[in-house]
Amino acid sequence: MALLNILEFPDPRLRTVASEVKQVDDKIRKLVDDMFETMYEAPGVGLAATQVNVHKRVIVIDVSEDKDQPLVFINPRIEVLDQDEYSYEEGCLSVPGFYEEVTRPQHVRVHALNKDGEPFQIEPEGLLAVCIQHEIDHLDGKLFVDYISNMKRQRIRKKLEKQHRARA
Ligand code: QAP
Ligand code: CO
Repeated sequence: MALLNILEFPDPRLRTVASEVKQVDDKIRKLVDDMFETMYEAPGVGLAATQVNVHKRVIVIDVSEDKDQPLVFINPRIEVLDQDEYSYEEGCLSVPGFYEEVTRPQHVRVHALNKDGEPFQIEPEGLLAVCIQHEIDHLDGKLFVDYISNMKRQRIRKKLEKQHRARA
């Protein structure tokens, strides 16, 4: 296993639209293992391949208390079931230290492939529903800061750029 480097906002590579996985093979399963190791170490509850600069439609999530319920979603697709909305104060490993309220559909069905390439569906609730939608956004080059005001987003960008300059 290996720890992967996590890209941070406003890195333009986070805007890449990821490609469909054509074949769920050992190379994809190795990516999944490395993504779990990276997410648990962070620590985080969700990570999209885009965030580790791999532009394939792969997501790992574990929102469980004991970090013992790893979930893998390959080529995930969201079906919105009704118009109910749900607000949550979201964070992101690619936007460290910043949290903002985001409103999204509350009831969704998710279609995806598991790590053996088999199709499955779930109807997630609560934090899991939020997290899956947040991670699918990454695969489409979107970040939670795209849902907040330009002023707030600019302020976050300036603070992170300053940290990145201090680190370089
Ligand atoms: C996405 O986020 C998500 O700022 C996953 O300093 C979205 O794992 C989770 C993290 C909506 C819940 C609701 C963030 C770690 C982790 C930070 C994460 C930080 C350290 C974020
Ligand atoms: Co994120």
